[in-house]
Amino acid sequence: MITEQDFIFKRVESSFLEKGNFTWKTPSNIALVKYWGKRELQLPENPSISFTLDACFTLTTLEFTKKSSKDIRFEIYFEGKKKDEFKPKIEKFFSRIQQYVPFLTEYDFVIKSRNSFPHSSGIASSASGMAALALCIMSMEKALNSSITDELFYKKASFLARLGSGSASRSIIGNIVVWGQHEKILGSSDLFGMQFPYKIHDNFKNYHDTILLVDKGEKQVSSTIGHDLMPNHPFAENRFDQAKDNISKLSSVLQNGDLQSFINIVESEALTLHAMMMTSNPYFILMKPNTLHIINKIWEFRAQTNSNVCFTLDAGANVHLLFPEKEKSSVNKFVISQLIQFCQNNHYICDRAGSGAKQL
Ligand code: 2P0
Repeated sequence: MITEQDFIFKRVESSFLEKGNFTWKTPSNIALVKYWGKRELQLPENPSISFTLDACFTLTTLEFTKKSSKDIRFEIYFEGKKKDEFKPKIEKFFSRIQQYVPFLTEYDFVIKSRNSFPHSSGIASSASGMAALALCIMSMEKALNSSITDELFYKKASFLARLGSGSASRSIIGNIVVWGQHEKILGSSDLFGMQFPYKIHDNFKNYHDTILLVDKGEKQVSSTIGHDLMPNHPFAENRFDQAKDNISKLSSVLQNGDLQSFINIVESEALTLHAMMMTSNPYFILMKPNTLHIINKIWEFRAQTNSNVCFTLDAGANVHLLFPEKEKSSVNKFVISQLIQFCQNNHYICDRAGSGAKQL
């Protein structure tokens, strides 16, 4: 079993890295069973499982130059512009990971990042953003110690990314990722995300996720604040047990291809996530009227056709429409004729489950 000790960097005396850069392209992800509630330090109260996405990604270049002082120094540019407002989150990330990648203090860094999805589209970029940074840092580690195995490389990248943002641990590999220890998932751990270890039924190959952008504005309550409301939440323990149970069920469903059960688990998880927000104190609502209009249209469409299209929600108003490859043309017609009217500026993104991060 991999423990935290395995993630502490081992220097190779002869290795030397003066100056250079690494670039990684990392996908966003959408949880099917949701992570909502954590304990120190960025450990999940329940396991979660997600589709790694493909079209929604972050592209990050990390430039580094050796320096003599021993402090953490960096500049951040986002979509070509200097973004000092992103610094506090990254400073916190660097200070949390420093003990595992101590060479960080030996360099000056310039981070250059951009997203494939439009700025302020209401799609969370912390998962793909932190994953990209973690992978760039792991490329430095590999340059300093080439003996690291691929398995440890990707697990440590996920481990580091988790310390930046919990869901970022699921944005390293594809296509289905489990983060959080669960007795039915061999090798699963609270420390990092790993690929779903069992054979996935053909029904879930090339699964589509069309993201309906209901509201592109900044949300009123961040996920970090939402997570922090769970320790005093009256339904927290039941929720964590339910999520563990849903992981067991979904694990079977992903292997046996039962689409009806998939729909039931995934939609229930989405609504439960938002029910947790509505029943915390302070309480809040992130769905918008158009979120509900879309959900009702999906249910109507399913009642009228044999479609297996279903929805999930992230911590926001946008709706993720999930459906099998063989339904892509009928669902696309449904989206255009009945759903885009509920999207801000008719804006939506066609995405699908993807194969994970790539070094460029
Ligand atoms: C998830 N979300 O499983 C859940 C469901 C949003 C809704 O994890 O505080 O950005 O950085 O660990 O990972 C979003 O929360 O929060 C999230 P932090 P994160 O995808």
